[in-house]
Amino acid sequence: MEILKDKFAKKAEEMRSQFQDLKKNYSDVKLGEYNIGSVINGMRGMTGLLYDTSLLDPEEGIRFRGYSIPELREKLPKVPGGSEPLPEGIFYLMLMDQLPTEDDVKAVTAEWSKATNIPDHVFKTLDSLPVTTHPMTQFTIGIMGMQTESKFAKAYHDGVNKNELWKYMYDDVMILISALPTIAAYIYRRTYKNGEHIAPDPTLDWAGNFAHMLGFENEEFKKLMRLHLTIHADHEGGNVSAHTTILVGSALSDAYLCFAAAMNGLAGPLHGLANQEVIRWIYQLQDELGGGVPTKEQIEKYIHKTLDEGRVVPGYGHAVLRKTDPRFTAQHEFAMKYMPNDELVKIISLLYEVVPKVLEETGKVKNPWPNVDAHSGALLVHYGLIEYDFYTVLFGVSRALGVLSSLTLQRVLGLPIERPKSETTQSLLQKAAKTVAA
Ligand code: AMX
Repeated sequence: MEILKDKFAKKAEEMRSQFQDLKKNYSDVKLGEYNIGSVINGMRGMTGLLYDTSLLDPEEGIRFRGYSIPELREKLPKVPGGSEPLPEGIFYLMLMDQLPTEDDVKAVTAEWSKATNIPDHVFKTLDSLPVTTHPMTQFTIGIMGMQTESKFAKAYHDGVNKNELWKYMYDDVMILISALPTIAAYIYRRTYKNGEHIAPDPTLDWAGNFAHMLGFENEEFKKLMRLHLTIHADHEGGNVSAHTTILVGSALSDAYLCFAAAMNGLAGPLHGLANQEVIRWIYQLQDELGGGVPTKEQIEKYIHKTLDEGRVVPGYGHAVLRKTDPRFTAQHEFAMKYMPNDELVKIISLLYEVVPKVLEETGKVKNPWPNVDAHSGALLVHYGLIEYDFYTVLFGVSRALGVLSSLTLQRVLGLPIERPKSETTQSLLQKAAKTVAA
């Protein structure tokens, strides 16, 4: 007897061909202000969200409350004698719409260094997982474990007036952000360092302490952590992790539920997981060639092979950006300052020369330029953080700053539950037929 999967395989072919017909022939058919193409292509270019903490310009890149990354590297407070901004500062800026003073940032550091409220069951739950569990899976499980502590969920349960709920969201957000480096470091040490954990150092800043708990005392690595955790913090509202946060939050789910959901999106290879994929992809190239720095010709051949296999070149392309990502540039500047002769950095530079040309030649890639993920792994490898499966967790710790400040603001504004209208393939084909006949 035909099993359902075989039956469905036939049906799936029919459905796909109907969808391709819609996409190829009717994408330009107007549906109000937008067209069928916008509906079936991931809502690209459709404005449908209010999100205050940052705004992305396709040509220029991200601005956080109006400030570009170079401006923030200059203006945000730093540790004494430091050269990179403290992530506490970008959080303050996004939440308050105001640049922080040194004292403002110190106050945030002091609040986040009190990461004492992680219940024991979070660590026990993590310890019950095989160490082979992907670090991002462990991360979302750790975050979900913290949900027992939600003040917001309790306040809602207790009937707190909806206008007051933002205060509880704020409390959850601050507790969660303060806990994330400890949870992330715990995952790193149990997965890669035989469970030899390192106690936090409350005298350090949020990023410095994170580096310390991961087991990295090199001051340059701490600088890198401050830069990394600042530049990955936010990328306006429509990316998968930000949108997921505010979509789930619109149902009045608490910060733990929202952020765990967001991290499941970040764990996708087209989004945050691309940072691990870049290093994996480069290592595969090196393996094929027997190591060392490949030539431009070898790189070009390898990119073609990747494309011919129906895979993407990780770290390149973007749904909104149309130029080199300023987050790539900031990391490249860091590399040129501290490790200009690093082998992986040299390969990243060569890729930057070769990949855009090859992607442009495909005629379909809208942005052939590198994104943030093209560079981050090379910097981490340089300092000995070589376990690339862990890289998206670092991205996630940083992303908390933007999406969770936006989640707090969502409750301040009392935004309603999200409920966009959807259509079916059939209903769109019918609308297209009517428009064409008219
Ligand atoms: N390599 C190969 N093909 C690519 C490509 C890349 N780097 N970027 C885009 N394309 C392809 C798409 O897959 C699509 O092919 P299809 O028509 O056969 O489906 C076509 O080019 C058009 O895509 P697009 O409009 O240019 O991009 P998009 O908005 O659909 O996707 C993104 C954006 C980032 C998912 C895509 O560029 C990509 O897959 N990049 C590689 C993965 C990556 O680096 N992701 C990280 C992004 C940043 C982040 O979120 N952290």
